[in-house]
Amino acid sequence: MLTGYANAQQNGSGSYLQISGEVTKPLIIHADDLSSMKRTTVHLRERDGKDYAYTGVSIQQILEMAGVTMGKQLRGEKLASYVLVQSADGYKVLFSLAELDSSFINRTVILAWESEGKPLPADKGPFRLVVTGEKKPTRSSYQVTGLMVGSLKN
Ligand SMILES: Nc1nc2c(c(=O)[nH]1)N[C@H]1C(S)=C(S)[C@@H](COP(=O)(O)O)O[C@H]1N2
Ligand SMILES: [Mo]
Repeated sequence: MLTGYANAQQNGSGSYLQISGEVTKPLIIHADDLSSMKRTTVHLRERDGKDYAYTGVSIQQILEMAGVTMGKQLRGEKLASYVLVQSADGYKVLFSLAELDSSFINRTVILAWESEGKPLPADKGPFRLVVTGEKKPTRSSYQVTGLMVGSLKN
């Protein structure tokens, strides 16, 4: 179930992803919610030099569910918007919103829960951001817990 912040506490244990900051609909997304969304598989070259398949949903879809402006409306001052991806170990990586939008970029950044047909191991999952097209997997954060949307004013 998609829940707002208020309900999240009552929801008991289980991992979830929090979409916060400058969004019109702050969300808590559970693994179940992702299973009904459109899936994408991408291949990420890991540090061992081999490519691994990762399956998940686009970050764009998740942001759109939270009411974040993307696509044709992403222009003007909205181009100063960013997404901070937060992980359980405190690791943080930053993207401009446009970098996560398929009308700007020829790649799909996904939130993956599966690799090579298996759920991610506990130390990487349950959710990993998978960012292809970069020279190293540094921004492919594992144990993702939150997407925080913000914007720079000057
Ligand atoms: N949460 C989290 N994700 C992370 C990191 C991290 O320290 N914490 N390290 C990054 C780096 S620097 C790399 S190279 C890749 C792969 O790291 P690994 O090969 O050590 O698993 O994960 C990235 N994702
Ligand atoms: Mo790294």
